[in-house]
Amino acid sequence: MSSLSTEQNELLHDFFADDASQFLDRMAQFNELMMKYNSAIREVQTKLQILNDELSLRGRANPIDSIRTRVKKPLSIAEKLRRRGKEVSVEAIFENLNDVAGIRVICPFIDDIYAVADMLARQDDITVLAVKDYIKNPKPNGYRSYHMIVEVPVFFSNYKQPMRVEVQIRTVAMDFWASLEHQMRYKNNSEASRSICDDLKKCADTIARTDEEMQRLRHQIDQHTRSQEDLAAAVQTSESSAGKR
Ligand code: 0O2
Repeated sequence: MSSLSTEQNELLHDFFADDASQFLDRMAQFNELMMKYNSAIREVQTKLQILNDELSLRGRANPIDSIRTRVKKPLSIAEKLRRRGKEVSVEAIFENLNDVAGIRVICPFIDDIYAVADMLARQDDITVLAVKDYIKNPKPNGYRSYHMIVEVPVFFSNYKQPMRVEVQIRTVAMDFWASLEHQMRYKNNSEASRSICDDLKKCADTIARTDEEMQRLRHQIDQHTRSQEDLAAAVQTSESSAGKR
């Protein structure tokens, strides 16, 4: 069991209840909203899986290494609303937060990130509401990732609702870095963390250079493979035309 601070307790209290019947109503409302976010995640995740399956059938390397999903936890939701000076209520979630439903897409190469983002954005039931390219514009701490807020329609029994999902797309190496940095941010905020932050920034820069180098090598390998294939095709054509003579 995790123990909550007084402030966290107050936040969750604001969220859910003053009395028992209110608590049950708000829990029901909250659960319904989370069910909708989970459904939206499934819609977008399926789209991404289909793209990956189709490209691998066409003999292309999979642009997606893995996909992880999550619905933001009640306490994180309440803390984010409070940080933004919004009312901590179930109604305020839908209006004010874009990342309650989150999908993290991990790609082998930087090019794959942009290809996946582009393929998703081109689907006609997806509306891209916002993009933050932290790869071209890394955060000062070294964080790199491509973020999209997309809206997808979800069909329920007698109505359709557009739902927002945050899609974070990054390389395996960027993800490795972000997981460690996230852990440091949430678990360690002492003064000692300054030197850790500096080292993390250095690590992020090394990782970025390695990602770029891997990308360059991939292009070289692709070019080499294509020229070998062209050569083999040319040899086959000249052999078959010589056979006809
Ligand atoms: P958690 O615990 O991962 O959910 P917006 O949602 O666009 O209105 P926000 O939240 O500032 O505004 O957007 P941004 O910058 O796109 O960040 C959203 C999420 O990206 C964060 O969610 C993190 O998951 C991730 N992220 C952003 N910056 C960093 C960073 O410096 N390091 C790491 N490790 N992750 C980062 P939360 O809610 O902050 O956290």
